[in-house]
Amino acid sequence: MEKTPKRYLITTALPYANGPLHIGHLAGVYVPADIYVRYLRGKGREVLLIGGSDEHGVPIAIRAREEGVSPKEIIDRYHELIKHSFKDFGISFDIYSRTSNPTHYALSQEFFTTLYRKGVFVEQESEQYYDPEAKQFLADRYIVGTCPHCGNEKAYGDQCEKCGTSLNATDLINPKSRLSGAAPQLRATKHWFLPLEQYQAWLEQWILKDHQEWKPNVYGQCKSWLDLGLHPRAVTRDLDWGVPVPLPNAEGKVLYVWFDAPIGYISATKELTPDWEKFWKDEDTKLVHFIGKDNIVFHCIVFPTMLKAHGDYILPDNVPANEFMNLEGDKISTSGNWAVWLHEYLEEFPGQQDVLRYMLTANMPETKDNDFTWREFQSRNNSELVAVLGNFVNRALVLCHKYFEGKVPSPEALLEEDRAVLEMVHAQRKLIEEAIESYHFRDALREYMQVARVGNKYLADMEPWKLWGANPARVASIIYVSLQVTAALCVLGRPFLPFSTDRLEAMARLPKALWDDDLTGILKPGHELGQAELLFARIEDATIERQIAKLQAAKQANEAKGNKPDFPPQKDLIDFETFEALDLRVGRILTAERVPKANKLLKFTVDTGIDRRTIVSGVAEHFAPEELVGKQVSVVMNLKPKVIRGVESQGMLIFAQDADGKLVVVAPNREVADGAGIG
Ligand code: B3M
Ligand code: ZN
Repeated sequence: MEKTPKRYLITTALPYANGPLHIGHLAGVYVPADIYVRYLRGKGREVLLIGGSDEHGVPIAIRAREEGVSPKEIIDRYHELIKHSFKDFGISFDIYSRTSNPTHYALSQEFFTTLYRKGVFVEQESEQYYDPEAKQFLADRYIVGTCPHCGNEKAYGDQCEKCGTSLNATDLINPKSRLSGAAPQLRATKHWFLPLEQYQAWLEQWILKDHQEWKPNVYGQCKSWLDLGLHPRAVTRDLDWGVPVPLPNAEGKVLYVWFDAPIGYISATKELTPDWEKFWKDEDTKLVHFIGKDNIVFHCIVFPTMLKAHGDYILPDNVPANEFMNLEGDKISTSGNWAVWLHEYLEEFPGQQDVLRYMLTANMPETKDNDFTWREFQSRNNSELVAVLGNFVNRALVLCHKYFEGKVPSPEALLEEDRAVLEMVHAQRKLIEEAIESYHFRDALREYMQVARVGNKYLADMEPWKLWGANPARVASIIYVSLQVTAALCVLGRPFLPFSTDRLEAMARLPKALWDDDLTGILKPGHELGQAELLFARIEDATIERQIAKLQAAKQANEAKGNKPDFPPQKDLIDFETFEALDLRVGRILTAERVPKANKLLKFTVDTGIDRRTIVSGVAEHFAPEELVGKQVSVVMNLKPKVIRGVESQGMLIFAQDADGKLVVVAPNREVADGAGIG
């Protein structure tokens, strides 16, 4: 067992202040961090949760330019919006700061100067793209061109968003400045580089040997970076938005956003408390960075190298990065408006923050990308929060009111089954605790819900309502036990469901209890409960359908705007003979049925005009069999027969695949004779 640290410093990635927050932010970073710190506070530990807006970087500068406003206007707008969203969802920051603060400018310049004086940096002149019309050097993001890997014509100078490859601006074919559209020219400019390669051996030891407990996705990404070999990285940029490089002869140069942003964790702590140094400089502090997977290299390799080179600061103990949350099968996209925005969610589901927190935790992308669907949201609410947790708590409180005037009854001697339930609470607390301490938040939530499940089953099995006439003393014990479980659910649920547990606390007038208190003796006999209210409400189909329709509308609007979906490039050319060899005809589907034990396959009988034949297609996930019967469809007649799952398929049916992956039947635009040739 690791020894308990004296204090915890928990940081969360600083979101760029150039757009609102969506569910992906919460699921990836802020909900897990908040669960972790709320749990630690419940344990009575000293802990700080640090957050803030990242207000530098090229995207913010570009956005300002496009809108014809100053970067300051952009960051002020979004900083406030973001800060409010976090507050609305109960992300319990001790400080939510911003990197445009003077404290931050001073501290990041000081950090840079320290490294500079220590001779850490390598100074290098290099050739950078320069826009001769706009008369300025161009950050990589200011350059577009063709990706040398996939041919995407809109690749940026730092990355191709289509194939995901990270690029150098000079890799682009046919580069253009986004400022003026001019072809950029290479010109010499001087920058300061952090020589990561000099820290390679140290990083290998520190990560690969000493931190094998890091999550596999994090460890794996670090390992592949280290295996590739590290290179110097520039920490300054030619740009007019950012923290100025604190050196003479460095006009027009600012610190690279990824140099100053993580220092933001330190400057925010400094802004929060005069005691900030004990958090950052004492080895007994456990520092944990919560981030998304796209930030791993900066938090595991670059920032630790900066901290190590500086020498005064501690290093992170862990960096539990999450993968991404997708939405209804597609990547969340800000520009495509394919997102559930937090401020909009609250308009549609006022007061239901916990439902979203619950869904995002139950489905958290801890080890792989996950999908958020509104249907799952609904079913988790209705069949878990309402039917299990809410139902149990409500029954316990209501029964106590009904039989004991809302006063916790005195139990008689507890029976085996009562003791089993109380012991379960202690066992589950241990499991939740172990899961949270090892950053397995889904498991933690599952173990938490298990407490409610067992409580629910206990009440259902004991049926106190049937015993009241004959054995009120027994009913007293059952209600007593159920109320202890209810109180425990409040304490153990605080990290996950802060709003609902607050309400529960008020409803039951629970005395303050900490995580490690005797959880099965919180409510003393005679304690008077308040009025019971429902903790959760059912979500109806119509509500969910409205959300889905809203997303569809966003997609259509987006497509109408000309954001064309990505289809694969054209295949190699064929000659006319090859085409002519294809025998295509219009057939009619006579029967359609599922193929047993093959959930993708449908088996069709098709009238092709010259025969009736069996064709098997992998489309069962797209169509119910009955919806295709009677339809005309295009058939490849002369594909060699093939036995699929024991059925001989004599040909192939043709479907079109839409951008969202859905299949539609390809048929003539009016009925023709069955068997009509296509060509
Ligand atoms: N702003 C990137 C992001 O939001 C960046 C994180 C900074 S953490 C120091 O993904
Ligand atoms: Zn590409």
